[in-house]
Amino acid sequence: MTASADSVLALSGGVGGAKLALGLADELPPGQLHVLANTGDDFDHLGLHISPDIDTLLYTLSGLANPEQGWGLAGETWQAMDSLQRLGGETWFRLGDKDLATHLRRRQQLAQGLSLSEVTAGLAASLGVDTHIYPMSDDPVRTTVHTTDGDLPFQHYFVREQCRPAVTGFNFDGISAARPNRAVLRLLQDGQLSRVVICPSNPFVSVDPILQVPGLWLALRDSPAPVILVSPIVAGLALKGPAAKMMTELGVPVTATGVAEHYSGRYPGLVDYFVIDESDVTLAPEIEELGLEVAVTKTIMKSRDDKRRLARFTLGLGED
Ligand code: FO1
Repeated sequence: MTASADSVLALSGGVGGAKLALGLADELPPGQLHVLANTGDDFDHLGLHISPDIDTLLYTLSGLANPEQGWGLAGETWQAMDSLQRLGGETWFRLGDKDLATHLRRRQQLAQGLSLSEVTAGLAASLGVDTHIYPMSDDPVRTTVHTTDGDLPFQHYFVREQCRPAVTGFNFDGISAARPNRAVLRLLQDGQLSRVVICPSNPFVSVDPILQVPGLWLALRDSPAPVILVSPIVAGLALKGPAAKMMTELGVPVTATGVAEHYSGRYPGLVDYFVIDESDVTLAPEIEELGLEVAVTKTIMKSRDDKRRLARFTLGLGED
């Protein structure tokens, strides 16, 4: 791993976070973006290790992602799933033919004793991705969603149940024994980073698991690099996924202020700049009352230009 003092660390979940990661990768010189990915969504399925947020980052940054879905590969075919269905196998979680190759490679390398970090670095190199992508930990952490229908492993809640059950809380199984990614700790401790960007990912199931790996959020807070967080809630709606539905069910206001309260309450002193969308500008004073510096810009990323523009904005914060 190489890092210069101008390197940037992004924290990301899946589809929403990967959009800003792509903008950052476009704006930074090759090799200067480092992304720490949530692995709480990972699970073992069909004998394979599924790591959705890492794969979404790999596919997005290599230009291979399916642009409509956000996850999986463009031009995918589904022959293996169709055959599996005929054989009576489980097909609720859909792995395309090309995506299966990624999973076979990961399974084999993990079985050979490589860590998830090493396997991910190898996949990135093979796909021509020069962004450094790291799992938050090489130790297993698995998100359980507490719902009014009982406890569900994350992918059962998200994909099989389509986020229908009402959420009452979360548990990140294995988190207290999980060791933070060593390469990222080194980046933070060696003063290699010019800034840390927390992408507009789901606060509860994408960013919280990363920040709750023991030692991680304090290392982020104590590093000299400013921490910039982009709100995933814009005008009362989630940029992507079930964040707004979860906030309603948890009794958290579905606003950028609700997001700010979440972070300032759980991780005091972590966030230096809280980025909100122009449409939420009237919320700036109440967010500032929480002790956060607010920066306002367009945060909705539809086009590649939108992604680059938001990336440039976050990279400009804190410059004298
Ligand atoms: N999401 C779905 O909604 N349905 C699927 O069948 C599905 C399969 C899938 C396979 C591999 C992969 O890496 C991701 C996949 N996802 C699927 C997306 C993924 O589970 C979620 O988007 C994330 O976990 C949330 O960030």
